[in-house]
Amino acid sequence: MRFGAPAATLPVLPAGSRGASAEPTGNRMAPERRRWFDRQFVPGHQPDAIPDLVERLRGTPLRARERIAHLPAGVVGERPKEGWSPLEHVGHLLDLEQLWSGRLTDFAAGCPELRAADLENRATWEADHNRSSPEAVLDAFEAARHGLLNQIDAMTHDVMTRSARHPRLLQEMSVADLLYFVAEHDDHHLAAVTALGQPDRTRPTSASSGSE
Ligand code: NI
Repeated sequence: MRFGAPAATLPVLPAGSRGASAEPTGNRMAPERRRWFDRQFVPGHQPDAIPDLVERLRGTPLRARERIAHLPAGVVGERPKEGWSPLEHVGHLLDLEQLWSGRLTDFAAGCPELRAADLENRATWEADHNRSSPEAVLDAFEAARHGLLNQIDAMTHDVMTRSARHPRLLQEMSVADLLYFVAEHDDHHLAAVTALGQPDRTRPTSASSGSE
């Protein structure tokens, strides 16, 4: 069930009852999660990788919706001791769509270096996504991602072959490298949402609030 069961088939479980019957947790501990800022990204993704990466990016809003639907209502907008609530992780994905879109614009403009991110994630901390309904955040993310996909779809082959310097990683990144980076970032935060739904297992640590 943890891997790809459609939301419509998920049983509705009261808070605290999930675990052995709903998720194959057993008695094992969750592996420690990778820290986003420790990740290294090997460049070299070619334009022909873009269609596959687009499918990953297209699926993220649906997967986020499934993950949030899977959580007890009281968990969705509740911050753990450290880091963000599940809803804030999704809100963070929403907040960063503007950055990804901007970086695609940088490629199109021929910029030698991609625009920088706010490494402190102030947008997400200040947005207070927990005051919004899950539907509002999920709908907004889906709409923003739709816009990003349209931007990719409109990209010329010439732009797809360009590369630019990533300001934090200090390495050249192709358009496909950036899309891979975004897809990995999506998964990083979806995994944090999943972990927050498993209170009997290790909670995500600071790794859960990585930035771009
Ligand atoms: Ni992040």
